[in-house]
Amino acid sequence: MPASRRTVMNQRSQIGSVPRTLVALLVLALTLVVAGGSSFPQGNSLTPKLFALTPQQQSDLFNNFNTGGTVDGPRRSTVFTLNRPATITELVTYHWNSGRGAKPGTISLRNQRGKIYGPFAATGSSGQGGAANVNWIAQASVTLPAGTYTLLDSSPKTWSHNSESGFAGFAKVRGYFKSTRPEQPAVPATLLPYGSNGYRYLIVPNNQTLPANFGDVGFDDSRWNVGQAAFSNNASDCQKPLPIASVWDSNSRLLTRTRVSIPSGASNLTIFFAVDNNIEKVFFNGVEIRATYNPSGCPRVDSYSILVPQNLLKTGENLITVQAFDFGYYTFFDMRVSAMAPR
Ligand SMILES: [Ca+2]
Repeated sequence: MPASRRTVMNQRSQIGSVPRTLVALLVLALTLVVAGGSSFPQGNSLTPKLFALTPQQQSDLFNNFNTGGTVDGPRRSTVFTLNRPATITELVTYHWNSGRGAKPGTISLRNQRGKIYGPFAATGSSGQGGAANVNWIAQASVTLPAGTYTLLDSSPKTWSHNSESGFAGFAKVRGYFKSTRPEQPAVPATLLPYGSNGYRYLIVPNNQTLPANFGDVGFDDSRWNVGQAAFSNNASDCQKPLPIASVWDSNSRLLTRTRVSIPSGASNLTIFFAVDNNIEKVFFNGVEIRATYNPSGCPRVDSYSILVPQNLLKTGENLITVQAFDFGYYTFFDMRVSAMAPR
């Protein structure tokens, strides 16, 4: 180990033996450090609260911020590499500019073939000492393939950098990798329980004609009855599978039109029935889907179900139209709707 290094390490105990020239050098060095601390403000203004509003799943995919003093006008490009496809949600750059900040402009990304993503408009956020517009924050929504990208800032003259950033402009690239984004697990959800209220319904004796196109979405059901399931004449010795709320006469058809709200991302939407005598037709959003169910014996909960084709589902209000048929004695109708939906 060189003698001078050892001397510095032991300066407290051996200060009396240190040559005057070395003491003078140490004083000079300390003076420069102190002076540097004031003339090159620290780039440590990125407090955690700055990102308090960002979604939980995003993280820094690239971040060369550091707490060293900064100067403006990067000498090197800010370059980062994505090993996997990623969705970019936020871009941040730092413009200390001697505490003056800079009027927020735009931040863009450029791939290796020169394709530009953006520009994304930035908003300003204050930093150290309340300096306005030193942090530029741009919201983005772009999915990038794996590759190397250059971050472009519309005001390079005020963009901060230092040796610790490799003389590249301070930047944060936030988002999430496609393969690691936690998928929302789908769970069974009841969209319409048995015993629901708000059915539009019409009872048509078997010797009468049904209204034309009653399964269509645009059919006017405003003059139909409004009632609650289950529908029954309560005529049987059967154990009632569900509470009876509305009357359905024997030897007639029960037509029901029911609006069901479907959440985004729902799948495997299934309609379950309890019925006497049978289900003749089911329309989903005006499209007739498989039905014709002829049970025997007493009506039972979930004794029949129909899986609705996925392409008929839409987020928001959907219409289910059912044609149930009774040919004597006991009547019963109720249904429920379930789906797999994001939690
Ligand atoms: Ca019957």
